[in-house]
Amino acid sequence: MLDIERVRADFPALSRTVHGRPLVFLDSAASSQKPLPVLEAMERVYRECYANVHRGIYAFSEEATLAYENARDRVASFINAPVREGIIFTRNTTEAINLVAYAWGRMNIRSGDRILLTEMEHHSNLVPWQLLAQEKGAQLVYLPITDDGLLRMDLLDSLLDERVKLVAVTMMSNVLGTVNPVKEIICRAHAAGAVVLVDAAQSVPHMPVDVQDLDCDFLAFSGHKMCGPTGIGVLYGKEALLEAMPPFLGGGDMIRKVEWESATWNRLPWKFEAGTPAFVEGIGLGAAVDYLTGIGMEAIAAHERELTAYAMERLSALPGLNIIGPPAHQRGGVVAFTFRGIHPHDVAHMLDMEGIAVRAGHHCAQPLHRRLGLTATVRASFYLYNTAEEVDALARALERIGAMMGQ
Ligand code: C6P
Repeated sequence: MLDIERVRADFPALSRTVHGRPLVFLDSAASSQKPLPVLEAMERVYRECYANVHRGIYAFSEEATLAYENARDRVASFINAPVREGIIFTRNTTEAINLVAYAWGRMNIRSGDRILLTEMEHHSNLVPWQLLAQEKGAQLVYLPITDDGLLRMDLLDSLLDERVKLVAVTMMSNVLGTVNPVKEIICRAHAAGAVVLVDAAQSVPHMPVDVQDLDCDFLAFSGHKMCGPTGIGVLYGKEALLEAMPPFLGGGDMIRKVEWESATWNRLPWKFEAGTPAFVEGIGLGAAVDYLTGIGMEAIAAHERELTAYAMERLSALPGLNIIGPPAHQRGGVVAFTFRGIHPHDVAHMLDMEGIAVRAGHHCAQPLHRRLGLTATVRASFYLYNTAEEVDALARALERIGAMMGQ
């Protein structure tokens, strides 16, 4: 069980008021709030040992380098990566997926090959593959979803023919909330000879994720959605795959030796980290990992499951409100819905006037919305610091909005 009051006390932003009301922050799927240990860890670097990493032979630089590389070790153990070399720091999930599309994709995808995605992917796990497919003459294939937002697992094997070289799938949908059976998908994809990338932007922050247990080839996530800062994300990759890949970006730090005409590459993980890295943010992410570990990922997942079930029960009782996606036991802490006759942006705006922050729009998943016959939804998303009272505040506010708009 989470000591929710203690958790909330760690997040200074949560004690704010907005439009004269206490803030009810229900948009953590977009980006989470930050706890004091993360803010303090980053401030400490700026105050006490700020110097560029991997370059200086003086104590300050060595301290910063040690703290940054230490953060990598903590991230590795957070997702149970077998070796630290498999943890590449990127800017975010998007950059991590693009890294694989460019470095692995350009070397391994050929004309006529297929890349298997699903109908519930975020644009970040869609557009990079479109670019690659266009460049290589490859084809994108989509595993369909059911009307209530579950993957059509019954169709998976028939789509996994020998032309499929890569499967890229989200572990949890940022719109439907669906938690996908990625372990099973990975197992079947491997049996068919495909490499698998898991988009873990919405799962690593909210539930225990073990890359060895999943046996995924690549896994991508963002620091800013898991109590860490913006500007830092992670690509986990199996060492052998990363070793065989050419670099993504060229520049300082990623080289071993540079001649006028050519260069050789640094060892992993630095081969993929060109230029001065976001090391203060990396250290912040290390602090976020410690913070989440201290609370316990099982406890966080259980808390979100409970809140989500409660939110679905409260909201589904409102006339004209339609929740999209599967039942509570098949989803994480995301509840997206439409409200008959009221545009999602109007709903979000009216909620904002009551201090309640939700997201409205297509949530960077336009094809998914189109598949559902929608252009936009309102989305409430939960994290470790949200409470049942906040769900009540949301439900009461929606009730008022519905009544006002003649529902
Ligand atoms: N989804 C949301 O409000 P970045 O922006 O690179 O940190 O994460 C991209 C991304 C990739 N996959 C999934 C499943 C995601 O949910 C996201 C980010 C946010 O839903 C911002 S669009």
